Amino acid sequence: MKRAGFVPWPAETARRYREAGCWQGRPLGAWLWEWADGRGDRTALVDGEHRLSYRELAARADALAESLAERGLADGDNILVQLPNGWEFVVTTLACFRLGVAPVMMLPPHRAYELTSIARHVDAKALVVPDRWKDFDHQTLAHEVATELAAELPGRPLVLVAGEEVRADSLDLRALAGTDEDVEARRKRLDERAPEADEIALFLLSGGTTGLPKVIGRTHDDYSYNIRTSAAACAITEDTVYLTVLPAGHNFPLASPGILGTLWAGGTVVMLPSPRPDAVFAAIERERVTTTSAVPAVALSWSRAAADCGRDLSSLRHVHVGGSVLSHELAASIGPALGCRLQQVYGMAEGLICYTAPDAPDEIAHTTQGSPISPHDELRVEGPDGQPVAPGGIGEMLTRGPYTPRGYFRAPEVNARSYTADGWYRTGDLVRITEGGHVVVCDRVKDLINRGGEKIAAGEIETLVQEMPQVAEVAAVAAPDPEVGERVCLFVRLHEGRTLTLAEVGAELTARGLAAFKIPERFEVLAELPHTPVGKPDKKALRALLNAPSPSNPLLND
Ligand code: OOB
Repeated sequence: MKRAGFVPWPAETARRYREAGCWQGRPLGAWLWEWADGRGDRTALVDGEHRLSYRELAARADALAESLAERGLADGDNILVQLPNGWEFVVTTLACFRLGVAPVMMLPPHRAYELTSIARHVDAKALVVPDRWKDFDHQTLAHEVATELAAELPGRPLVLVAGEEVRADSLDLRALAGTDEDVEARRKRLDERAPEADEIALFLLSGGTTGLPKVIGRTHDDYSYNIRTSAAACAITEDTVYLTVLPAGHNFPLASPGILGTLWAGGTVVMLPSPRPDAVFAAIERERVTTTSAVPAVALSWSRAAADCGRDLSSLRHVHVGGSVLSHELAASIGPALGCRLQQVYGMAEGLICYTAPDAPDEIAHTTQGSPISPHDELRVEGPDGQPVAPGGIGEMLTRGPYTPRGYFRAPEVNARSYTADGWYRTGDLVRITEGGHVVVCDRVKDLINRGGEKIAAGEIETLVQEMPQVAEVAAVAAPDPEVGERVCLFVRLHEGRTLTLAEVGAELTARGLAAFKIPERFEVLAELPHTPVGKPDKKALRALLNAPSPSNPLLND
C-alpha cells in the first residue's frame, strides 16, 4: 500500500472478493475513456449553462490530472476537496481517480477547524476550494490553512481555486481543466501511470468525530463495487437523468448510486448547488430529471411545495431518501406529492448500503430502509451482551463486506472501539431485520446528533465547550425537531457565579473555526447534570428532559 495507516481486508477475504468478481482490479480512472469511447457525445454532466459530453468530461479530467502531476502531485498523495455542487467537483474527483491522488471529501460549510485537523491527519498536499461560496471567502481561508500547515508539513500545500477571482498565489482550476489539442497523447501518458486498484481512491468523512478525525479510505476496488452494485439495485440506466442537490462529497449523492452510479450507467448528471424547492423543480422541468436523492428534511420541503409549484415534474420516477429517520407519514406523502416512487436508502460512509427496490410495494418502501446491495454483505444484530438477538429482535447492527473497509485511516484507538477484532464495523445503529430481510432503523447508540442528515459528534462540541472558562460540565444531545429531525442541544453546568448564553457559545465555536451546522441551537443551564453510575452525563435522562416535559422538569421552570 502506498499510504501507511490503511487497514486492509485480510488476504483470504480479499481473494474471495476478487474471485467473486466484486473487485475487478481496475482503478476508477480507467472508466473515464471507456465511457468516452462508448458514448462520445452523449451529455454526461450539466451545470447551469455548462453541458459536458462524456468525451469532454474525460478530456477535462485528464487535463487537470496532468496539470496536478506537473505541479508535483502523484499517486499516493492526498488533497482536500471542498467544492460546491458544480462541474468542477466532478472533473476534480475524476482527475484524482486517474492520478491516484485521493481527494478527501470536505463539505462547503467546513471551516478552519475541520480543514486544518483533516489536512493534518492526511498530510494534504493541496486544497481545492471555490473562490467564494455563500458569502464566504474560501480562497483566503484555504491560504491561511496552507500557511499554518506549511510549518508542519514538508511543503506548503497548493491552493487550487474554482471561480472568477483567482489570486496570483492560487492555481486556477478552471484553466487547468481546460481542453486543448493534446488529448490522445495525454490519455496515453496518464494510462501509463495509472494507480493500483487496491489503493485508496478517495476519503470520505465519517459523521461524528470525537476530537480525533475519522476519515474512511475507500479503495478503487471497493468503491467501484459500491457504485456498480448501487446503480444496479436502483435500476439506473443510460436513460437516467440524476439531479444532485445534496452536497456532492457525501457518499449518498456521490456513489449511492448518485453521480458516479449514473455516469457508470451512461446517464446524465445535473449538478445543482442547492436543494431549494423552486430551484429543484425548475431543474427537474428543464432537464427532464428522472431520479434524485434527498435527506428527509429536504424531502419534506419538496413535498410541501410541490402542489402549486407550477412546474412539470412528470419526468421524475424515483426519489431516494435516506441519511436520517424518515417518518411513515412523510414516506407515504412523497410519492403522491412528487408523482414518483420513493426508494429508502440506509447507508454510511463506512460502507454498507441498503435500498428498498425501485418497484417495492408501498408497505416495504414506506416502512423499511431496504436490504443490502450485495450478497456478500454480512449483517449481525447484537444485544448489549454482545450476543446475536433472536430473529426480528432489536439490537446494534454490525457489518462486514466487500465495500466496508476494516478501519478508519490512521486511527488505531478509534478502530479498537469501532471495529471488532474480526473486522466487523459497529454501525452504532439499533435496527431490526424483518422476516423479508429488510432493515428497519429503530434508534442509535452512537453519541451523535443527526441534523437533517449531517452528523455532528457530541464529543467534538463538548470538547470545545468544556474549554470555555465559564463551563464546569457539558453534554450535547439531540433535541427533536419537526423540520430537520434533530438539533444540537447543549446542557451545561456553570462554575459558581458565571453566566453564559447560547449566543456566546455560538460566537466562541465560530471563532474556533467550527462549521455553522454544528453550532448548538438550544441551550440549557442546569444546577446539576444527571449522571450515569460511572459518572458520565446521563444523556438518556437529558434527552428524556427534552422529550417529555413534566412538572419536575427543570426546563419548565425558566
Ligand atoms: C449516510 O451516511 P453517513 O456516513 O453520513 O451517516 C451514516 C449514518 C448511519 O449509521 C445512520 O445512523 C444514519 O446515518 N442513517 C440513517 C439512514 N441512513 C443513514 N438513519 C435512519 N434512516 C436512514 N435511512 O447517511 C448515507 C450514506 C449513503 C447512502 C445514504 C446515506
